[in-house]
Amino acid sequence: MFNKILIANRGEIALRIIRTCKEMSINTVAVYSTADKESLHVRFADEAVCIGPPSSAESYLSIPKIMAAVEITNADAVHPGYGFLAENADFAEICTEYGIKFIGPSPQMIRMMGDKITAKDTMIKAGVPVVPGSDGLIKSVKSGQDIAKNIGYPVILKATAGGGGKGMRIVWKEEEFEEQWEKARIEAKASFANDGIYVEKFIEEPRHIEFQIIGDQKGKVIHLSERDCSIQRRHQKLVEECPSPFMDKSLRTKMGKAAIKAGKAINYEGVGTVEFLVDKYKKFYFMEMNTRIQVEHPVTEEVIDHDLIKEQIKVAAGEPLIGGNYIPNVHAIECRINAEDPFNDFRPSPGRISSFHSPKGHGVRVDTHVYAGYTIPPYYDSLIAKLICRAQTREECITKMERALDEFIVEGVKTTVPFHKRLMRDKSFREGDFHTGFLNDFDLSEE
Ligand code: MV4
Repeated sequence: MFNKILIANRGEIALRIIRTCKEMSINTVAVYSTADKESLHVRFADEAVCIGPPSSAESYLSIPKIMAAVEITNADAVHPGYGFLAENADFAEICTEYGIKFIGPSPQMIRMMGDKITAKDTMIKAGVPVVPGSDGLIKSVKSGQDIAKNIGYPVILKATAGGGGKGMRIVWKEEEFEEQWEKARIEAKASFANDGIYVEKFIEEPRHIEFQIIGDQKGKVIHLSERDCSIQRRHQKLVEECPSPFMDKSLRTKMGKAAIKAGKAINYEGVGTVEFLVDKYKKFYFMEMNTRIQVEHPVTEEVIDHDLIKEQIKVAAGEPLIGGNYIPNVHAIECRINAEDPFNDFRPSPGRISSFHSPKGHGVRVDTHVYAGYTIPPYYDSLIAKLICRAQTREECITKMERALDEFIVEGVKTTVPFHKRLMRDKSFREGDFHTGFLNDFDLSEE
């Protein structure tokens, strides 16, 4: 097992990782920017190293700064959390070259899954269903149009270096193809320095259902069931739950098998997420694979009653997986509490939290790094807490969430709490009747 893990992250996830390390008797090193010197991850880690000014580029995203902190503290492993360097193949490679275990998959795996065409191609070869589309990059307007005509409009253009919704364009008819193609290329070039574009059939009103998988170094891969992440706004997830209200036994068996196939195809090591789009006929398609621990991992933890960070560290240290796949028999929902104003286009609301009280009670979990008197810096993401409720049924879970949201007191900044209260009361949400476009025509003021 590792002696000392450096956590290359901040906020709630840094704290979350430190907690598990303590329980595993592993020493911890926090890194922090000058904006985070009062943070709890700095206080609770065994050691802390300041790695630079507030700007992420000069601190949490700076590989030289992180490697210097690894070197002076003599850490033998790095946990990247999510975001920042978590899916940076170069960083994973440098760690490996220095003899430091990067807690995650190999650089080659990160690279393969980071290139969306390569990922899709790998899945096709493994027999995992994918959305019909171009075989690789589109080489010209004409060939793109031919492919689009063949698969039928509407189609969607995606950047091979993209993911998470960036650089996507929907094309409804052939006349619009060229214009959208040009726009997609310019956007992709500017965002990813790679203008490679591919085309797919546009799946209308899909659900986003992802499977949590975990693989060990001996080639065993299991799944820990799904999370429904369809409630999102501009590709930012707001609510995640398990099981998906859309799931049934037969669909879970099929999707679970596909998720494991996806993991085995690349000899996956560590925790990962296989994202699928599911259409209204319950046909499902591989979309992307995330090679990191995700924000919404507590939903799975609550349902299967296991610490996923602990499992992640254990497989990274070479321990074999025990047990098989999991079928959920309780319900969990996570609401992301962001310092944003839901009545003002979810505009970020950084600043000092003057008063903070988090909900408690049976089946209520709050993962947070904030406290009364804490100042949310404007430089990073706006997540301030994850409120996770667990109950026997979805109905009871929603009721518990409403109770918990009513207990949540955050003063000094605007939060997404009012949004979640309104959503929990929503008839369609309560009936499980939603898809990824649900929030496009959701009116907060409406009852
Ligand atoms: C799609 C799609 C419809 N058809 N692909 C968005 C994020 C990126 N991972 C892929 N995304 C989508 N790909 C096809 N062929 C619709 C989306 C999509 C979406 C997917 C998941 C969650 C929210 C979404 C919001 C808008 C569009």
